[in-house]
Amino acid sequence: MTGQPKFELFAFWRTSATYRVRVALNLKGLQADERFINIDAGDQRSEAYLKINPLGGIPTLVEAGHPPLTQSSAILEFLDEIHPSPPLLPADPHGRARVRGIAAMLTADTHPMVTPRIRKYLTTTGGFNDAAFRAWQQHWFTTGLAAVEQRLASEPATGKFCHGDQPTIADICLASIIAVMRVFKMSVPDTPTIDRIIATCDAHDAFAKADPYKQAGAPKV
Ligand SMILES: N[C@@H](CCC(=O)N[C@@H](CS)C(=O)NCC(=O)O)C(=O)O
Repeated sequence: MTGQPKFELFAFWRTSATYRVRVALNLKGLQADERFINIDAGDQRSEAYLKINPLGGIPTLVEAGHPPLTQSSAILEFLDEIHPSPPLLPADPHGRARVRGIAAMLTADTHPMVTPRIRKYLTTTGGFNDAAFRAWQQHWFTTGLAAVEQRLASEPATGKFCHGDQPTIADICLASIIAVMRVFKMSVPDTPTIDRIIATCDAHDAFAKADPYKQAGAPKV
């Protein structure tokens, strides 16, 4: 594609936050060369990676000639600003706040509880065994998704997607949580609105192409 910025995406096959950026790139028709950071091997804590992402989180998006961009939510909004079509946020302020609010319920209040660094701390310092950590994950996934379900099921702005009939940042963030739960073979019951929206996302190419098991480095299933 001519005129497209040259992006590198520091990524790992199964990470929820990387999934978000992959979906946004797909929706926008943008490409990025992926650089594999193996979380299972601890590559995110390497000196070289910490120089571009001091918290050791995946992903990082690097555009040639610019400083690295971290935090998937900031990257989604950046991509939306440099490439506004199709929009990832509604046009009206109330709609934008709703979409950002639903997204933050997942990315700010749910996902951070279950990241590998939390697992490492709880299982090495916090006295958790694997079963206790799995119960912890289930608890936080359930807390987050039950609250999102309550909003989606009750608010009139919900459509085929979380907000109306086009995918927004809220859908990207919702699908990113479900994608990682699928990897860990976990589910949350009694979320019919989320299940319906995820079925719509699954049928959308931009989401389907971002499936963790379709990424470089993923195990064969
Ligand atoms: N808030 C960050 C989260 C980044 C993050 O924690 N990513 C996870 C994978 S989904 C990670 O790299 N974890 C490494 C670790 O916890 O050590 C974002 O949205 O980009």
